[in-house]
Amino acid sequence: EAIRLNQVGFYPNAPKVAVAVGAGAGTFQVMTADSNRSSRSRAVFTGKLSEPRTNAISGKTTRLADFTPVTRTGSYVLVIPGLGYSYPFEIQESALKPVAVGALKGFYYQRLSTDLPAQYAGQWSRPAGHPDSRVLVHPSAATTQRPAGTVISSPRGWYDAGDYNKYIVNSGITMGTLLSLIEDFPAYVPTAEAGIPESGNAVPDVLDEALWNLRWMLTMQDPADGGVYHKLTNPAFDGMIMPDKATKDRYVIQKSITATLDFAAVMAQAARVLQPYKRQFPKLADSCRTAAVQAWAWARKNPTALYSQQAMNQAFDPDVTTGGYEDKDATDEWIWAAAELYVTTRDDAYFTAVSLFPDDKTPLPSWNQVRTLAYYTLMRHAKTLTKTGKASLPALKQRLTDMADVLLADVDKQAYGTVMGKTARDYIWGSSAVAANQGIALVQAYRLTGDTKYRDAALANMDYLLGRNAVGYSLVTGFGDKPVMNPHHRPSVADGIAAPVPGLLSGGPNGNAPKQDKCKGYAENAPADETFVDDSCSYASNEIAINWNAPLVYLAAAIDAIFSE
Ligand code: 9MR
Repeated sequence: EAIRLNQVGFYPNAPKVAVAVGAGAGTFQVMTADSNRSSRSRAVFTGKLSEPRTNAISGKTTRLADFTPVTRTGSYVLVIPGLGYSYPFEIQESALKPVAVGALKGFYYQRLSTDLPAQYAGQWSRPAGHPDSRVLVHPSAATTQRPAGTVISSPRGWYDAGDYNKYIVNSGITMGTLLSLIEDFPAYVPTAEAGIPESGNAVPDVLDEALWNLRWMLTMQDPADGGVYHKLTNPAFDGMIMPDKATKDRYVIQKSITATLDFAAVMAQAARVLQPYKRQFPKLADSCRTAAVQAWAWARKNPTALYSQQAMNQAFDPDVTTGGYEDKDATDEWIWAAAELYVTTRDDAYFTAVSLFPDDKTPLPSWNQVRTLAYYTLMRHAKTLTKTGKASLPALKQRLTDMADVLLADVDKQAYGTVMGKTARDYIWGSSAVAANQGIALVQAYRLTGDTKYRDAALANMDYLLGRNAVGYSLVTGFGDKPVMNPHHRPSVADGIAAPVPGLLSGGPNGNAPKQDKCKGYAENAPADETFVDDSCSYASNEIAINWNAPLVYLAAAIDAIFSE
């Protein structure tokens, strides 16, 4: 347990690092693991532990064991005299493909409105939950055409997280991330088949899976004016019950500017991504494009329609207490929607409608900060932009490489040798997505420059998620020797099966979690990077969520694509 490493596997020709917590100076060995600890096990590599490093967050001392020179495929174990043995690990081609595919399959398990038969879901097979064919228009969303209480149909989509609601804002970045993977790695994605009902249909599984949510999103647009409901939800969170047992009334809530702009961005991007699949989905790309244009038009007329749950509850009944996804600033949503619409339509009016650089920041993407998704998209389509857009390309490239350089600064001094965790500020609610999105930013810089230092840092953050971290868990269910077992995830709690639903990313350590979820079991005065408990009561450190799983899918797939080239 004192040796922390990626518990899933390493690529023959990639960096390989384990971290020893509390080791003294000395050597380490990599042994063949075929007969672990027996006399037949033999050392294939002896290395020197690094100089000690101090963890800036906890003050603990670590040393790194770099075994990159071991390139022969096989099963191994790392031994440090005085500390003991690591978990056994593999060095093999396509080492992280199972994670990429498994995390994509994680979305399948989150599907609403459909049975998950054993053929695809194995022991996690379950009956359909939430048909959402009779959803009520909440008074906050009422219009003349759709007065309060109007029944609409809004099926499909994914459960947002450990809860059973559907939120457009969070679907936005999730879809943008998955669609970007398709655009960035078009040759790779068809090879990542996840064993879902659509597998084998000549459409990459990641697109098939994304369409399950896209078709739901389309139903969230008010046909009368193009605005998009903020969420589809019960008034209050359900208990820890199975999806099909959760049958309370569901509502679509107030149209918001952030939901509408995120929707516009996703639909514009989807229209592009669907272009090659006109035969399979004859009208869908056009529908997405129209939906995006109409959403944009609503946004132009309603720029102040920010969602405030408190204000909404003061004005309307029933009160709603589920996830807020509130955001006081839509500047970044404007930029993202404008960029996606511009790239898809090549209409300069979208590009010039916003200021691409409202300040000198290049923020890490998160559900409430999507500006940099616009930068990724513009760079990805650099060659096909109009003259107007092309003028911004040098500045965009500079920003994205500067962003990656800031992430990389001093990484050599870090206790775990990872970009993740340079500061306690990384350990927020959903810190695993911070690590994964940092990884994506580094992948983008690698694609722009070809400089392998970015690629290798992205890989190190992937290692972080799979066990090279201060808690010693693989944060992905079903992967690694010590994976999280008790995520805050209603089906995993209620299904009576010991193993949680696999392929789901735990939110991870969160310095404020004890105050936020009041779950017992956190170690007292734990440093932020250790404030985590593998208990389902810990929704602030151990929930799963689609906006965390999407960058996991992206990062694992990108790394597998890059190291398999
Ligand atoms: O990911 C969200 C996090 O950034 C917020 O701090 C937190 C509290 O508002 O909410 C998180 O999102 C949750 C959402 O509100 C409801 N579904 C579960 C999400 C993950 O915990």
